[in-house]
Amino acid sequence: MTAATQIVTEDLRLWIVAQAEAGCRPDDVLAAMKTSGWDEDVALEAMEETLRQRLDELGPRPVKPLLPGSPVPEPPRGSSPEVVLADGHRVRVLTTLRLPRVVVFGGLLTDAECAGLMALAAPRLLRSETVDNSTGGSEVNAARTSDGMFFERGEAPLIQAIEQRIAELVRWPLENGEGLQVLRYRPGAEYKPHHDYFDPAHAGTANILQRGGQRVGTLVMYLNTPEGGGATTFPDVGLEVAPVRGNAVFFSYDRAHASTKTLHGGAPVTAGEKWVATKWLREGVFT
Ligand code: PD2
Ligand code: ZN
Repeated sequence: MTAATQIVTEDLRLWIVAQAEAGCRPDDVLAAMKTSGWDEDVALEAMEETLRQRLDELGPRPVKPLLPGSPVPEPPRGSSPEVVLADGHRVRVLTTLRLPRVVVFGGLLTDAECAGLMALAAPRLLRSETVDNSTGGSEVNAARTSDGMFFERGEAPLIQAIEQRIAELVRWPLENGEGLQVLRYRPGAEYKPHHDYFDPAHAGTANILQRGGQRVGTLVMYLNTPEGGGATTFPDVGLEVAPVRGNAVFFSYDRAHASTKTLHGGAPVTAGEKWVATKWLREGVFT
């Protein structure tokens, strides 16, 4: 039987539909047809036509709605989108992305503010700890080979001023912010890709969420410009944000799920040091 003489009968169409509805993979259906002597091109066309017709018969299927996400911080979109006024301070908007929601800011902090934060943090730096999801406590973290410390919210006039500016910049209550964290990366130090939200599947998360709920946004501020390396990376979308003194990268996540595409990391510093200050934003008041 040649391809020209092969006729696609109603019985064959019914058989193709039955295979699809039984969950057979298209490759397996095609292989079965070829074994029975069907020409590959004829078989493929018959499958495609039959299944398209069947879908038309079934009509539009209801789409399962996604769960609504939480409200998230979001910088204003003004008539002059490249500059945002935050607490009287002009901040440049350098790059924006919708998914993941990322905004790169220029000139969020002045050189003097960066130097001031570094000076306040330096004597208090310790090998980084992260919140341990399994217990809700904290532990030394192999994925983050930097030194770090936390400020109390509002603990010094400089911290207060920066926190007020951030609250206006991303339009999120100051009280929902965690205390600023400062990290210092030395050459070779990095922060392996991770999500900043707390994994709902982990045992310690319920405990952590008692202080203001989930994290819904992150602002990483660059306090210096490293001599080499140290970009903040978003591997899901191939984005790399260069660390430049006074600039910052903001990203938000409306659910604790990888679909937010907010996987991010700190690439290894190859020369010099990298200093950042991170502000994490919670759903509710962080106590
Ligand atoms: O320092 C960074 O670039 C970086 C990367 C990933 C900071 C954080 N995460 C963080 O502070 O969460
Ligand atoms: Zn992070």
